[in-house]
Amino acid sequence: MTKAVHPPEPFKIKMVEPLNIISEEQRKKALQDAGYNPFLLKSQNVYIDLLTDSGTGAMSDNQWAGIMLGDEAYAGSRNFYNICNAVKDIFNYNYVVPTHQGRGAEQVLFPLLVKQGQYVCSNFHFDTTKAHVELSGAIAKNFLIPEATDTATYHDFKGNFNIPALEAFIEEVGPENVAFFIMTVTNNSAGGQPVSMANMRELRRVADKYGKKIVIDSARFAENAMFIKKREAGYENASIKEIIREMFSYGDILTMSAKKDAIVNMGGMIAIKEDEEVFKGAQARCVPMEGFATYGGLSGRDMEALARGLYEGIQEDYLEYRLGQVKYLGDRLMEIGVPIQYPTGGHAVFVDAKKILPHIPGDQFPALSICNALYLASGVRAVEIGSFLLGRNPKTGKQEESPLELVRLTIPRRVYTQSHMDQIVEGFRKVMEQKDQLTGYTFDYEPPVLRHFLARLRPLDK
Ligand code: P71
Repeated sequence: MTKAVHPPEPFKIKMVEPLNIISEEQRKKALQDAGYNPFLLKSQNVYIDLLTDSGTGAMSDNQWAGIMLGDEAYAGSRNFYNICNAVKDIFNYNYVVPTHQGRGAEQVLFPLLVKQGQYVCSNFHFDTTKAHVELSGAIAKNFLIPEATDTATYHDFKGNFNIPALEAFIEEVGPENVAFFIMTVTNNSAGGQPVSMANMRELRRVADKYGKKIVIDSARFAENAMFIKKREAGYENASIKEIIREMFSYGDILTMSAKKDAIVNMGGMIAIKEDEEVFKGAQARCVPMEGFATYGGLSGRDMEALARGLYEGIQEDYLEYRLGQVKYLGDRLMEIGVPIQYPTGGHAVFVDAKKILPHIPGDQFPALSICNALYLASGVRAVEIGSFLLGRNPKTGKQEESPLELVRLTIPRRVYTQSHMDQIVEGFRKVMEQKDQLTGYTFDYEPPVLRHFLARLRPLDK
């Protein structure tokens, strides 16, 4: 293996925020108080926070300058129109409904598109997306490609939608029982893995054949575009914007959590290519749920930061650094024998917990066990992406079987340096030394929906 390389940051640091390091004894107490659920830890007790890349990025001087230009008009704020112009320019979509974050977009949009009991088909619904599909009365079905669950084997586009399986499913249940398709880019739950342009084109063909709409869940649209440029023949000389425009030409509607690739701490949107009826419906639902149709839960200054962030997130030198930093962490972890979803994705390194803890079954949450051990060893907070997050079948109440049990080391944008990445590796070295002593977990308290955010657990005896 060649030596791991950390690309230089295409920025310098103007403002710093101190980090807090507490002792191992204090971490033990903090974790106990948190019910062994990393979501319930106080951030002041966390050293390096890899819970999520959502809303945790560092804004630029240009975004902060834009914040001073916030137009706080209730209706028709100029910052809203700056978002509309950026969306038209980057995605070539005509209409925008701003929302407070990604799930705001989901709750406004999905009920407009489904009838009770229909299926919504996706390459992989992320957790809030699945929850909103279910809350709107539909059933969420995932269509991963088989390569996605084979973490050790290289594949350029492990995020792809399994199109043959989708077509077989539609034929089996009947097209009238399928509401619409969701293409998630990048595919978060499969490991931040990209979707190819060919796959997006192919989904369009199927959507046209059955008269279905495609919603692109576009939280990490720019990272996906960079992977296409690096890996898909014919795109090596295309600009990131050209790639994004083609990707979105195959969709009808986008929902976006702007807290990821648009590098804001809060914000989201629905954008619609040309369907005026969906636009009007979304505007009408936005008003009571998120706020008036030109602010959707965001202040004018937030919208300005978002409009500017959309452009910063698609800069090629930034994306080169971004994917390179994540790859560096993945390469270093592999060097010390940690099994990961390979190749690394765009926003995180996903560690394969099933392989590290074969003695802990899925319903005892092996990946959570590793997250907690990592926190105790090093103060690094990671997040479980596996059975704990997936939850139960809403009809039968049975724990669903997750194809993967992953520990996600999610890298906030423009926040941590190479030495932080090295600290994370040292934490993992300690976890690997104690892996045979780790135990599974069971619930003390389990909320009915999106349980992972608020659940409390206890470690099982060995
Ligand atoms: C992520 C999140 C947010 C999150 C979820 C679970 C634990 C911690 C943090 C949110 C997404 C997403 C995709 C593909 C829609 C949303 C919802 N991801 N689609 O990965 O990844 O967006 O959070 O702005 O409401 O950490 P929202």
